[in-house]
Amino acid sequence: MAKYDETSIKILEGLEAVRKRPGMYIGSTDKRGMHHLVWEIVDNSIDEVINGYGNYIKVIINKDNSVTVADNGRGVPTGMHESGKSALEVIYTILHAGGKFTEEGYKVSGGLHGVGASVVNALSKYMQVISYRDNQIWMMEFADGGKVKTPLKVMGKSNKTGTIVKFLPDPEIFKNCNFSFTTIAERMQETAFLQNGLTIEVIDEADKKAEKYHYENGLTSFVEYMNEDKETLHKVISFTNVKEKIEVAIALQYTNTYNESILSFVNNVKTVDGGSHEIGFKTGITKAFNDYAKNNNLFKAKDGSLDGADVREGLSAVISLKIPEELLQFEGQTKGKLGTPIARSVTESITYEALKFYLEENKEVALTILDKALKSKVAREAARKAREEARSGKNKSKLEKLLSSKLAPAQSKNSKINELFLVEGNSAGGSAIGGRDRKFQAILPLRGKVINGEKSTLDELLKNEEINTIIHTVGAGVGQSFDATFSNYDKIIIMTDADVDGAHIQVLLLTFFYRYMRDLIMQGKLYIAMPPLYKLEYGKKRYYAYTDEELEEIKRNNTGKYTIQRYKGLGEMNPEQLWETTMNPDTRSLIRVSINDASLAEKRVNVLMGDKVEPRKEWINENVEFTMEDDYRS
Ligand code: 1YM
Repeated sequence: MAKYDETSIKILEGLEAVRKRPGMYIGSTDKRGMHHLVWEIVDNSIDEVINGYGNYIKVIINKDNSVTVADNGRGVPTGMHESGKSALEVIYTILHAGGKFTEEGYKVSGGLHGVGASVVNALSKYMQVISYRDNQIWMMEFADGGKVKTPLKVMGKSNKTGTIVKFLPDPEIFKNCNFSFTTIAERMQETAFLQNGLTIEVIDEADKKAEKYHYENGLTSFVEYMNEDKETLHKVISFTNVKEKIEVAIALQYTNTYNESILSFVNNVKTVDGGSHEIGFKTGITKAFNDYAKNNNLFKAKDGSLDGADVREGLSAVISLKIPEELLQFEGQTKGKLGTPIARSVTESITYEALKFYLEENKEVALTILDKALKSKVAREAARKAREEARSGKNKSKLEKLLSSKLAPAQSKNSKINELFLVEGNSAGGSAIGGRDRKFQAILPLRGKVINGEKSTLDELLKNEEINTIIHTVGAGVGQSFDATFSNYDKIIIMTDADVDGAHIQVLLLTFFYRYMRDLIMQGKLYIAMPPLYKLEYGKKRYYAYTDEELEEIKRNNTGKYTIQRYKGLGEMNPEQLWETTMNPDTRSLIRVSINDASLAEKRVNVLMGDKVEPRKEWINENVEFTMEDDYRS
């Protein structure tokens, strides 16, 4: 048993603070928060690789839900620290320790919070650190949130170097959570894409699954992976350059789709909200294509020039910058946006120069891409005209006829409070119309099959009656001309049966919104209604259960006889029940649809809605929550 002096009490107080408010350090104590522990430890290994030490990282999900991370870097320092403790103990027990030991270099901020290994220790039931360093094998163990279990000791001799960390998340803090192989593997693959030559292995001991990632031209492979299921117009274009101490690496490729997908990273951390480097990149490509078109007389006089949006149609790109610490500036609430002003001009000029050179050398590719951009320009102008006409009232009678036959509008015209329910089927639509608060809730029953937005062109989509009705009811355009600020509704709520057909309709609608009204999702205006699965009646007391867990909880908390009804569809509820359980803002649960990770969402929409049937079936049966994170109780 270790003795506790004054400093160790201070340390425990620090770690105790983490245990009291885990959310402040790792965001949340759900699945996402628990995975954050892995990112924190792995980030230390990645830092080591970025700084030039080691080329191999292994992540193992053990059978007991502990995780082991190993690397072949220099090994965590073990020497005496001025505090009288070993450096290893300091790193794993003092909040925010870490930087003090480091020399110059690119330092990853370590994901969202960057709080380091001591936070992981604080939230672990058990933690073991092994450091191969100075021809020795060092080992230290902690238990119950960072209390020393075994003081640092030498276990043996070795000429290897590296670090192995094993930790078991404390089940008192992370309730009913399991590590997900897919989540960890996807993130590790992304890391491997960004670090040429690095090998990362991910192993799931329980399910006997393993993946190994290694790329020599990572960014090129990354873009190939993004476009794997799409038809591409040319080979991946990639370039790197350094200016003003900023290293820029970019890979890009055009597809024959309508979609734009740009991912950016700074020092291997994803910049989800873009920032100066993305702006520079966009300006650079727009300028390069416009200059090329002008110099080769490809514009007819009246064409003028291409907009950025024209040039980005069908573009998949990955931008990766390495910026020295002193120039790093992140912005925004989640620090997902690069601020560094000089990154803009550096990225712009590197992009412009490389692309200008490439286009001159590859005339055929240049003409193919420009042809597509010019078509996009024509289509966008046509769509804008159509939107203006719709708003100004031309063609109104025809449109109104179509809408009035379907939409049950709200009385209020206030788009800041109005809600639109997209309801599966006519009978549920009837209940919804009967049960709603007509002041602010509009109902649009969907009768026919919704068309698959992933397999159709915009033209085909516009001919589909259900889609057409949705577009006109929302009233904010579609595709590149879509502007969520014009939306007639503050919330658009998808309400379907809780069965496979319902899930299918959800996916089709989500695909459509993701592809053609994405800003609606970005603005947090798209929701999924949660109808109850069961009704239980204990005498006069009535309960609704929205999940099987809730059902069990209700049964636990009540005694006596009860009747139970399992709802198979919305149509089984009468209007009052539907209002009470699913539509009333005071009592309902809504899932807010979000795109947490654009690259994965993109990939999944592609896999799920593209041509391959099997993965789609499997997935729909499992869940429909891939872009939904927040259980938003409004
Ligand atoms: C499985 C987790 O933590 N590896 C790791 C961590 C460090 C070092 C090497 C390291 C860094 C430095 C010098 C340095 C850490 N060092 C520190 C601290 N893998 C894992 N591998 N020598 C070794 O940055 O100068 C924190 S982590 F604090 F010493 F810098």
